[in-house]
Amino acid sequence: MAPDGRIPMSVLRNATIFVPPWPAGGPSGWLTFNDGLFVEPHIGDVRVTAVAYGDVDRDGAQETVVNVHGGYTYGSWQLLALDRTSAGKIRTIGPVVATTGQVKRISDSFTVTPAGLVKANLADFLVRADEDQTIPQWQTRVYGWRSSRFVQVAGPRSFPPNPRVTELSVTASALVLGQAESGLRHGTLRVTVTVNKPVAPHHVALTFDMAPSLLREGNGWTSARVEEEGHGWLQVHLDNLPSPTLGKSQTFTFGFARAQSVTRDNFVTVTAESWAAKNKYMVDLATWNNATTVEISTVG
Ligand SMILES: [Ca+2]
Ligand SMILES: [Ca+2]
Repeated sequence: MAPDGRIPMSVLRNATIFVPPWPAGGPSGWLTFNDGLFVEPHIGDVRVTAVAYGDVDRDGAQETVVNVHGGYTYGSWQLLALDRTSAGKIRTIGPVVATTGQVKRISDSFTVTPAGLVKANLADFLVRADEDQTIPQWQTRVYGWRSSRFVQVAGPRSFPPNPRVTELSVTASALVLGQAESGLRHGTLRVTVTVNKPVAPHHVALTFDMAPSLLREGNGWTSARVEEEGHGWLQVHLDNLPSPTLGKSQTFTFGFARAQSVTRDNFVTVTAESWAAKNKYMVDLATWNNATTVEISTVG
């Protein structure tokens, strides 16, 4: 008779379990958990977080499926099927599914069906606890044991593009303030936003960090929203600008003026954000290119 592979969570939390290698790296092999946690100093920690039971190999006895989480704030997950040997030792049948490629998260809400199939809930994006939890797309995929490994037997095999994830960049021309007229120098700044991939925002927002000595003029500032920063500088927000389509750029033009007597604070920083709808920000896959600092120079 097949061994009973139903292992209570209270036992798993203090058991030695073979954890297969993580696609993204991390502690693996025979790990001994202490109160649900294994810590390898300077490398990472691994936790057992949830469990479900069912006869995944159809031998008439139950096995254990456990969710194992590796890493700190961001991390990896894998669902492992466990059994007992005839001697009673916990053995790992194999990974059911692990985070890799498009799959960034495996929920604790997995189940084993009466037919021994594992229904896993997977997400395409990993958000921190303090981020908008509606950003990930979730899918249910079903896995079955097929003689030597688990294979997907039902559910979608890929995620569609996520409407909350984009990658845009911003560049700007130099800001040259011309010869003074009536004590004021005038200049124009051209800011170009490019949507690189994979989804175009509904609209984009620009924020200008600028000295109060820099004055705004012209039509580009209609509907600007101004906040004072702690150190006296201003944050000027344009919350709703038309987004370029995917792969395209859009250039916005902004007029500035400054008193001839001002010679310091010769830069302005422009930051771009993307929005899927009002109150629905988008995640940018590369934030390093979302801001640019423009030097201000004068002629004449
Ligand atoms: Ca079984
Ligand atoms: Ca970006």
